[in-house]
Amino acid sequence: MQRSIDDILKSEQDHINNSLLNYIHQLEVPDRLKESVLYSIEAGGKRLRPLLMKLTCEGLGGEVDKVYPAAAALEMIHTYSLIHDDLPAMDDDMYRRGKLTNHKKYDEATAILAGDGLLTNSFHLVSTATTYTDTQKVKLISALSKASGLEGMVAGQYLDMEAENKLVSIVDLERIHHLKTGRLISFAIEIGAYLADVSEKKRAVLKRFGDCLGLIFQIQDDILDVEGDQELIGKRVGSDADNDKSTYPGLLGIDGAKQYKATLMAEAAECLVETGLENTDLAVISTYLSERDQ
Ligand code: GRG
Repeated sequence: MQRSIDDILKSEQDHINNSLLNYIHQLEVPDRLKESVLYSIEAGGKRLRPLLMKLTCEGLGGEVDKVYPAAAALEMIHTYSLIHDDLPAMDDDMYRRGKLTNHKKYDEATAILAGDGLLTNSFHLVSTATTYTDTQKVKLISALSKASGLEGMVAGQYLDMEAENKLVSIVDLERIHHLKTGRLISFAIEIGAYLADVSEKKRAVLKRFGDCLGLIFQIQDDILDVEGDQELIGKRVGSDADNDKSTYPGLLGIDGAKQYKATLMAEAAECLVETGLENTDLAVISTYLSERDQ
């Protein structure tokens, strides 16, 4: 039976938070740096990427406990990316998740090092996890560094900054978002399937699903910037609403963006049917991602 989105989010967040916090708490880190890392880790993120990994693995009949170290590592990289994205040299934001950004709460140097530490230790976490074989560790570290590095999220962030205040084509916009936001989301799905040890064929279909989901997530983010609840928009300070970057509603119009999102949702739903996941919690979370209001 499928659970409600609230039940899914609540039940999984505890597991993921425990894995993250258990790992970070046992590290010997200078007090203030550790405080700064924990400030961002505990700032109220939705843990969507770890959740996607877990639900993919679970839906495919895999052993879910195997997911948590990789999922925690992924969330550490996501958190580092947000800390660095908020820095003065990048988006220069004052608030994130309704709280002061890391560099405003601490200072720029501490925020840079907190991000660097989260990135580096994500690989340490995977390499020391007792749940994985050596082959699995190499696969996980290789896929995670590829998704987040110079050919992945970092490239997307660079292209996004380069495109600032320019009108880019829809093809360029898609490339930016595929790299910047999509690669970590696809990684979550890919690794959920890998740890469940399903066939190459299923993994290829789920790769298509991950790519669709990444774009859906971003289109919804852009739509929220245009027409989200005004009170919530106030909390979304630092979102793309406050600069001139090209967005899906900007390029396609708000109706065009919604239509495109619906096309991608239909393709994502087809992928779930092809892999037998259409009645699982993964389907519930996909719908949530396309309709979320924050
Ligand atoms: C600094 C290398 C580097 C990369 C930054 C992800 C990113 C790249 C920047 C964030 C900019 C942004 C707001 C993108 C929109 C999509 C997005 C990643 C939203 C935040 O993800 P959620 O909603 O965040 O999962 P929470 O707060 O729930 O963790």
